[in-house]
Amino acid sequence: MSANKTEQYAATTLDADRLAQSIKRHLQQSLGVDLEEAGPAEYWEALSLVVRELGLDLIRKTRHKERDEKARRVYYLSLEFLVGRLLGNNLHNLGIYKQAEEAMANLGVNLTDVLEHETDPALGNGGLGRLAACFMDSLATLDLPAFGYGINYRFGLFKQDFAGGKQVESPDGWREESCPWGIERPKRKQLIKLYGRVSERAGKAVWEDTQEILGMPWDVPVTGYGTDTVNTLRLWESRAAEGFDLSSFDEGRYQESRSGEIQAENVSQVLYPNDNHPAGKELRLIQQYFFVACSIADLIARYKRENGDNWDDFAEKVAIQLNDTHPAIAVPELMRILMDEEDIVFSKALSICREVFSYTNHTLLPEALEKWPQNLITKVLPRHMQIIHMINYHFLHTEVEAQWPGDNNMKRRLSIIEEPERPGGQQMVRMAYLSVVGSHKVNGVAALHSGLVKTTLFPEFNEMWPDKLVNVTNGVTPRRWLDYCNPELAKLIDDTIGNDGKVDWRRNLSQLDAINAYADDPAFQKKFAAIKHDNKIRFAAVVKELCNIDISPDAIFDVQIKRLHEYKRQQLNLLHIMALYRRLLDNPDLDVPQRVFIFGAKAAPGYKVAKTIIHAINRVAERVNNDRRIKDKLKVVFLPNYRITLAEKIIPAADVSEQISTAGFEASGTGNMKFALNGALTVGTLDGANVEIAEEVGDDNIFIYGLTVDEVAELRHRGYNPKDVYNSNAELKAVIDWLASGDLCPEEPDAFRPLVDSLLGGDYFLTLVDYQAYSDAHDKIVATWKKPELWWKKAIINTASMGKFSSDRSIMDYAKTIWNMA
Ligand code: HBZ
Repeated sequence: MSANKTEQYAATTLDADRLAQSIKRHLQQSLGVDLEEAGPAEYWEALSLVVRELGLDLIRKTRHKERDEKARRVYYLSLEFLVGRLLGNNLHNLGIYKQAEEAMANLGVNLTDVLEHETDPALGNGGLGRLAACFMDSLATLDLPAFGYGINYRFGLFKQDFAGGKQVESPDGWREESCPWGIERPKRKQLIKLYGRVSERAGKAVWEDTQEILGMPWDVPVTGYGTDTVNTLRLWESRAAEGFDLSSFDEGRYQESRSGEIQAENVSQVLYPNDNHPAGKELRLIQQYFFVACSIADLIARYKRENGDNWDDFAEKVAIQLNDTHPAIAVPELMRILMDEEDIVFSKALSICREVFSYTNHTLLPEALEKWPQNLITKVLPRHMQIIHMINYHFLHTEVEAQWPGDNNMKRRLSIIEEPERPGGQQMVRMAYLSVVGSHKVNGVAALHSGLVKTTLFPEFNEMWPDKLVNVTNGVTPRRWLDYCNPELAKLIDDTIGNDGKVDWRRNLSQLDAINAYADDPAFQKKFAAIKHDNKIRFAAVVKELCNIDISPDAIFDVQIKRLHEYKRQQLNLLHIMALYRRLLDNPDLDVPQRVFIFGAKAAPGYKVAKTIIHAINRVAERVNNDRRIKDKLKVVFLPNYRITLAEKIIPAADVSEQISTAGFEASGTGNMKFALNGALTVGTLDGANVEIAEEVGDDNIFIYGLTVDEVAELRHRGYNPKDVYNSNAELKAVIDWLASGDLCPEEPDAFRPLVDSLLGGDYFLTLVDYQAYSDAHDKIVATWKKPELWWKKAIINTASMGKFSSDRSIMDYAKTIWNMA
């Protein structure tokens, strides 16, 4: 890394005049539009083309530099990259935002309006996909040679709307609007095989009678902040291979293929909308193999172009990170190539794999751990199934045997193949075990989570390989999640601690620490509070436009935005809001500040209870927002179609950040970091990265409540009956009864049954147990809000203490402890 890159990097030489010239050129020559007929949408496209040109030029230069330096590259394999809008972010990273603003102004257009015309590529579900995007930003910013590999889905995560308060999904054909970022690279296309059978010829395995799919790469340039490094996000699109299934074509049956198997084009058609719950469908397995096979072939081709055919150096030049187990089939795929195509013996192939691969675990939820039926893998990828058996045999009979000689029970427990519990059941391939066995490092995503990975998820692996399981706490890019989404706060920080090359918090987030000195300063507090107020005014306008609800910027904005999942406990927030409403009805003159509870969340389309929670929140919102008796003291807003672009508007306007998962279930969370960075106070359990956030900000500056991981385990062990809590807490009982009564949804009185049954019939996520502590924590929030100087002091300390949670720090941790690159 160079010390002072800002002086030498290329894009900043573009002044407003030259930019305006380029914009005009693209309007006329690339888009065929006259200046007079161009609106913000056309200006968006033209400016994007200008930036794309810059990006492509810098990608080329980055590639040359890397080729000369012959450094190790990291390949980040992920089924999801939730990148969000790119134009504004790229302008910031390239250091030409101001110039672009001026150029647009000279052309008579407002850059902010122009940026609103970008569709948000929703190529991910939630945290896992967004983390991949933050990591790509940091890899480029840190000048680390990296490729992201994923799928160019035609349809991203579904669009969400509400009808009568219920979630309604519609397809997100994001590419139908023009998308100038992806550049098709036919020269780098790949042909991959599926199905067929394996024969042996001259002692060698031959995979034949296969069907072929073509993978076409689309490259998205990934700019870094203040550097010329531009990395590549290569997203594969599936196409029918030439000559694909000609027999059915001849017979006029070109909708079907030979054996009714999956159509090539369908493979990259749609992102599966499940988070923390695998779909288990053949098409999903094919998606996984498709992008893995294309990517591995692509990176091997690059290695050979740069280093020749010598496999001895492969692991020195290549590091592959598996983002969860979704790309785990990469392990047998690389083994297959090494053994069947490169004539490398099994033991050497396995040791190459283990040097190259590492795996990130993002969940402990048992139902979220991927397992594939052995029969399905045998059908779709027969050679891979054989290789998985070979790996498993070696692992069990050499490695497990050495550690626990003669212990067949242990072999059964650790086997990559899970035997059926009941006769007639299926054998399943445990993708997490395959990933652990095939990797040299396995990491969790926050300290608490990584500890649990060691002690509860993989204790035996940890015993066998004490150095394999490690922690890398997640982070977020401060460029998007502070500089870009909260420009006023970024400016206040610049004005206070400087921005002169020596101080550059955008690249070295720990420098925010200097803000701590101003936490008590009334003048600084005033400015900090005023910025939050401005952000709230802007956000209130968004709420008005999207939901037609009036909210006051003087109210506490209390926000829970994340996927809808019972473990994340939006239902706890809901029960508490219902109780607040009842308290106000009992006493409309209650001396409490105005509060607005804001939600944003999509539920997996097949997840019944999650959808019920959305419906219930919407119905409560409707009731509360239209009740004059409570004098606007309480408002509830559920923003439809929550996505990155909305997050960028909500987070800078939040006062309170809800991070209230059942302890032990949220691996890390990353929204929690974004809120604290923007000066919101967290109410949260000791779960995921909340623990480390609390360590950084100090216990006085966060509202921690509820059962700890150990207490959760103990309670489960003792046995727990939710009815006991329900019967002993009058307020809680009243709101659950109200939910069950049908009053909130008279036309469908049983609408909320699934939620009520889940709470009273087991309460797996311990919502009721934590209710009182949660309500008490909110009382403390209100008490603090009533002392503004105290509130703003805490808020400022939150922003000042987030240095650790930059994704630059996460990436440096990966580079040092996993990739051996720094
Ligand atoms: O990954 C999330 C974790 O829940 C969150 O705690 C963590 O901060 C974040 C980044 O490490 N996990 C997901 O977002 N998981 C998925 O989206 C997912 C998608 C498809 C699946 C399984 C999980 O099949």
